[in-house]
Amino acid sequence: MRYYGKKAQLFEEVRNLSPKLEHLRLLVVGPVGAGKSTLINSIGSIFQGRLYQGALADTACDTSFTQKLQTQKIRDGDSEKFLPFVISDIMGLEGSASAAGVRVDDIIMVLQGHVRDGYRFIHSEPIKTDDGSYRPKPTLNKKVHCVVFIFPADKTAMMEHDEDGIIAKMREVRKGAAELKIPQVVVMTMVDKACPEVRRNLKMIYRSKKIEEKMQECSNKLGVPMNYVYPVKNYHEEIELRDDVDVLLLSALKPILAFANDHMQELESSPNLSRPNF
Ligand SMILES: Nc1nc2c(ncn2[C@@H]2O[C@H](COP(=O)(O)OP(=O)(O)O)[C@@H](O)[C@H]2O)c(=O)[nH]1
Ligand SMILES: [Mg+2]
Repeated sequence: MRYYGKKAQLFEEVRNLSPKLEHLRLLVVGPVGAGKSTLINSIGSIFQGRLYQGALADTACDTSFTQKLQTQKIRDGDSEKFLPFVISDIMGLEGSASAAGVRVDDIIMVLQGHVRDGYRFIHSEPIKTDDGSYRPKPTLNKKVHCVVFIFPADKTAMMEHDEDGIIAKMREVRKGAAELKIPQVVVMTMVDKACPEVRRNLKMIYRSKKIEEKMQECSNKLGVPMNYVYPVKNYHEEIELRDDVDVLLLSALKPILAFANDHMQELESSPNLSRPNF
């Protein structure tokens, strides 16, 4: 794979990152259909140099498809090596009224590294400490180093009334993550759906008033500062990679990994940080 210009620069910076641990761990959290699986696949595509499908994306997505904790490792091109980060995906955050959807207390357990991959979330009960999937003493490697909230730009209107309680749930997760001192960012997907001008030309993204408005809404409603909200477009209909799509994705990924690395170093120097008092 040979990339050029801005893309090459970001690409090399990300793949050459060398955290002290085996890898940094990101957790994506967001409503069903927000584009979580597609984001993981889009990032995978950049490093595979072709469209990649590690996480199953669901095109008919009213209820969650991913019901268990699933962590994706991505290979660095054709080599045996993996990238210095992994991304965990959990089932969507359907609202509290729904009989499905992952519990906030379970998500906090995931943040702390207590939940093994493959665990199937049960809406009616939290993970039990005697469950085989419960990890009593997680190492630093198993903890989440950055929480990535995913929100679709074309659905910000639903944040206003929050009828199904998704925003309230995301804010609860945010609170739990803040107590654990875990950095948090928002990745705003579907920018192509929110602004026709951006759909025609992705490079207009930072000039679009509409997108800026949507980013501001995400920031206000989720309580994440505007400079930690990253707009992206995933690969959802393309048959080949595109530089503009990749640059935008890498421009989000690079600072996210830097925050994750900062947190990992903080955890290493003060292990008590990972034990909240709630
Ligand atoms: N137009 C557009 N569609 C997207 C984007 N990201 C994801 N999708 C589509 O949205 C649907 C739901 O995505 P999925 O990744 O399964 O959502 P998840 O439930 O959060 O994992 C799929 O049909 C994707 O192809 C995007 O940035 N733009
Ligand atoms: Mg999914």
